[in-house]
Amino acid sequence: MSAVGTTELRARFARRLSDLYGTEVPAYTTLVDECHLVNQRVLDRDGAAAERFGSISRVTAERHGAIRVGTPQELAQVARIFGALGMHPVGFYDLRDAHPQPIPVISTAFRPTEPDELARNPFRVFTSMLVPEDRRFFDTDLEARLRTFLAHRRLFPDELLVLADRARADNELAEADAARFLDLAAGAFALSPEPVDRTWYAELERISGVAADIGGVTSTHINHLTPRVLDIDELYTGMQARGIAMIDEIQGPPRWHGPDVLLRQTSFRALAEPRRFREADGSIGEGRLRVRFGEVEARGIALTPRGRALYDDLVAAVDRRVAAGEGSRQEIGAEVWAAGLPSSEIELARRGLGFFRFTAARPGPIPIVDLGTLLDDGWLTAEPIVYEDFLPRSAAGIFASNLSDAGAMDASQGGAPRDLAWLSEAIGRTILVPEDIYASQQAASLRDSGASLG
Ligand code: OOG
Ligand code: NI
Repeated sequence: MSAVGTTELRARFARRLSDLYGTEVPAYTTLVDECHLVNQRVLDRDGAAAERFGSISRVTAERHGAIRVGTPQELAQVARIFGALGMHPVGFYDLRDAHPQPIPVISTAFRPTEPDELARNPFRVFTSMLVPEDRRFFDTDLEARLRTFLAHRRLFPDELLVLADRARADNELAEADAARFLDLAAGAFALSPEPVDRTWYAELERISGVAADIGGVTSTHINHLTPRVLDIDELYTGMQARGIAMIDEIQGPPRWHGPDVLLRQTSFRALAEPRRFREADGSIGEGRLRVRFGEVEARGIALTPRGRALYDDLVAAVDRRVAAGEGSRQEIGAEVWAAGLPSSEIELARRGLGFFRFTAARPGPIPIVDLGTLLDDGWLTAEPIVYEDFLPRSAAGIFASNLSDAGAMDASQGGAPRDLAWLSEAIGRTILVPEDIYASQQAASLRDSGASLG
């Protein structure tokens, strides 16, 4: 019998989750339909330029998911499942001091890291983990009860984890095992019909809706699944025209005439979904929870640390001027960006602000001069490296826009220190730094082109 390799397994899993989420949250299907329409229009309008940040087949299949777990043990199991799909933990995000609203989680993202794997299917999952030890959110008594609750649940069946380990070791699964793996994996992320303990859920919800969504139930589920669109402004208007209420803003860079950088995202409000509850008297009843939503994103060029620092400065400048009442975020954003960021890709490359893949474009030995001259004189061409990661501020905005309640936090208490090294250690896996991945891809392209920079 034939075998299913890692890449195919990942592509099938992304499709399975997409089908599942479409049955659970019908508005997601509307969002995907609208993305396809917009992408086709952009392709007709811009031709080859529309595929500068990935082929249309990549973009059409492209999704990111978001899930939330409670403990390092659970996150380590998630790493085993995604490891079977060729997805590695990349990046560390601390949402606990996020504005406008702190969220008691730290996060990483599982994704492919090799350019050809990303081109085949870039499926990624933003994965958050609760921090019950953080005193700003949870006192010692609640921490202890949370940890006990989490220690007693099992999110992933052993059979799934065993198949995952085998897939990772062999880089493939036999067809029948692959089918079983996909059933179990998709099942683990489906919304559970298990009743929710009303009192326990409500106690956690007073602190944070996200804490309740994670620690108030005995299972996990997809929080959202995000398709990629080539023109997010057009998508936003199109969704509103279909009568779907979108959040107020598109997060990330403003609409402007220069190159697309990093990531722009927007979402529709979480929908009230029927859920079963166990009441204090033991009876089971119906209720509704607003947790899950639809999100959409547009991706641009990965920025170097220097480019990212400039980006952060521009965001701060926009914040200051919006707070001073100088105009709308979109107007001010476009103005600040026009003044602060180069308006062409080649200038981003020349100033070392963005990451690019360089290719030799002329025969003969390349002179040893600076990168700008090599680009100007046509020795090298530069193709943008797509940003494959997330933005903490947008993530915080996406979390916050979908919480109905501000929650409760005592800022005078100490927060448990957490960073990338801590999380790597806790889950026993190396977590990669996004900028290191982009930098090594850029360096490899320069080496392959035979250029040495003067
Ligand atoms: C994750 C929110 C972050 C993104 O795209 O920035 C996120 C969550 O709500 O669990 O998905
Ligand atoms: Ni998201």
